Amino acid sequence: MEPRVGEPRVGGPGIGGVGARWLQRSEVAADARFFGLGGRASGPRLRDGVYRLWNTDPGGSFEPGDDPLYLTMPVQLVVADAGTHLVFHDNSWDGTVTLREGQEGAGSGHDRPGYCRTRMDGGPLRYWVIVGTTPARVLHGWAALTGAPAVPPRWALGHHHARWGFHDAEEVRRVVAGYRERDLPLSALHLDIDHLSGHRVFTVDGARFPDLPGLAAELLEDGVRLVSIVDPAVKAEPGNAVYESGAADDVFVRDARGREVRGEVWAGESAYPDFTDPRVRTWWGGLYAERLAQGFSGVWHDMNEPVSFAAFGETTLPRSARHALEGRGGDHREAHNVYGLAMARAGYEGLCQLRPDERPFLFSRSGWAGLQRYGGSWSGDVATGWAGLRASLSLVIGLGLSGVPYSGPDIGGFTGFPSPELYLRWFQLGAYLPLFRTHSAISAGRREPWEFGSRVLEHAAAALRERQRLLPYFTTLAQLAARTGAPYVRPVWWRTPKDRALRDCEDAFLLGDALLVAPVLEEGARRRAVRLPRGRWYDTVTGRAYDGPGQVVLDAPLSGIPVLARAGSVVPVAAPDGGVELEVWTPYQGRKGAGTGTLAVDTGDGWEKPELLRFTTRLRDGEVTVEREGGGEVGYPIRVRGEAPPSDDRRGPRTS
Ligand code: NBV
Repeated sequence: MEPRVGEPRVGGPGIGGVGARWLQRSEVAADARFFGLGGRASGPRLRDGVYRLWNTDPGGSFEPGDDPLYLTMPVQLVVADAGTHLVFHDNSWDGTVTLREGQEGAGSGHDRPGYCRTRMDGGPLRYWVIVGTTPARVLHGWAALTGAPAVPPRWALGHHHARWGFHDAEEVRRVVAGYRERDLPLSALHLDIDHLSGHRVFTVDGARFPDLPGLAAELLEDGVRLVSIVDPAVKAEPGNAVYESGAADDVFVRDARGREVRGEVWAGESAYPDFTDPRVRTWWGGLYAERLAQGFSGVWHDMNEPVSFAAFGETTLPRSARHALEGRGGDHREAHNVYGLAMARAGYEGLCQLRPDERPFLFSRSGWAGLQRYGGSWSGDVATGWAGLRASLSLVIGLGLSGVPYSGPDIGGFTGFPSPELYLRWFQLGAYLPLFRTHSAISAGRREPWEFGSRVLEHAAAALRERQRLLPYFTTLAQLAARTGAPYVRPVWWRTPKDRALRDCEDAFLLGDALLVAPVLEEGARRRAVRLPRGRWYDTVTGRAYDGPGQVVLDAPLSGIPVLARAGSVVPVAAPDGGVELEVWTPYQGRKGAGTGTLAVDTGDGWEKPELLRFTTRLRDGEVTVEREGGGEVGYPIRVRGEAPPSDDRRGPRTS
């Protein structure tokens, strides 16, 4: 069978041939902007600079200037007035991408085009270009090439709470009770490496977690799932059952002389499964039976760049380490960047086999093009601080434009102690991102919403409730991502890429087609400027209408960040009675003002493909009508929102 794009495969000699370097330079329009290249902290617009293609654990934590990070990929999205295109170099070797934006000659006719220089240390020069009129079409093509994003189970779209360093089962119970007593929705609780016995993968510290399956069942009664960290390295010691079974099956990476390559991680000296070998993936996938038997509902892959601690030099496997690379053989220079991707495949396929009726929940720190087929990702160890908050938004948008739509940051940052205000602003942003998870390091402060005073608790609770209310919208966006490749979180220029001011706007995003979210990324800010795409937008708190394109200044009190809804849109939300209702934002008057919206009819957490209901909205003689495309009853209660302006004259209060 032909391997799919995004999986290592036989490289022909190509230009340069395997092992030889090559360089390709391409020119882009003077007005073009670059996006993508996987998860980058200093985007989403990738400014002039050199971006390395080598998955890297920055160690400790990272800030916006740190590059590369855990998940790089040679895919760039280029957005210009003339159109949008995507370039993918199907080559997993180490390399760099040098980007230079062009300059326009202000009507002088002397435009200087931009350029992009891709330099690879080896492997074939083999690339794909997807050209389209809109970013949506291009991303659709990208998903067709590298695979549809996995749809997370519904519960994975709720709130997750994690921490490295829950002391024991009692502490876990206390945290979950803390959420319950305060009536705060919680979907999942994550156990980090400290729940393992001596940090060994696929084990449990029985003294601190004496009955994990019992604990899992108890939490499930409260609707809370357990998610387990899974690191790739296996402690190399006699008596470690996972190691012994792996050694017997010859699954570990070896060097050119045939000796097992050893690295140093949390558990101590360890061996690394070679996930680029299908046989090893099957072995590894089978190990997830232990996690399921312990009561875990999902997995969180960490340290899979892969990491090996080192006092000097690179914190990964030696470049000479040998890998199967799907049977053709090669070394770590080629396998490194796809190690996390292949591990995700092993975990995903294992879970599908072991629990065939449920969609797996998996997210991974490292990965490459195609990771979305198996799951999502997260920001990794983002430094606590306002700069980290900004970086975490850049990562989520950038990953989405690279084809990985499900991700989110460690809310509050991984390290240290966020101020109550920073924590709250991060929480308010996180409530609108696909993975909505609080997490922190063992040495860092706590991240429960009640740890920051009563005011923060009140406002965080409101954000949690709003997320809960928006769940039908999130589940719809997950289905749309799987069918169209469109990320849930989209840059504000998604539908209007020719709006140059929007192309440079990095502090807001569209959540699906309907909502524009403007997080507060600055300390002390209680108002903020919001750049609106073309069309009418309603402030979802006041219901007041603003017309774009242009900029408005909106209140951003501590109680909530500005969120606007597109006129005519239909947002499926949870109704107070637990069902679904359609929130319809008043369209423009007349035929041209018709709006649309989609609802994926919930079919549970299995494999059934839900029906997508599409609605059209209109404003006729002051009355809002909603029709189901293809005819038939709308079938859901409708709630109309947004003030209907007296006439359809353009109005743009405080628009500049
Ligand atoms: O497993 C511990 C941490 C984890 O909490 C974090 O989310 C990962 O990104 N892990 C990294 C390993 C140690 C980091 C210093």
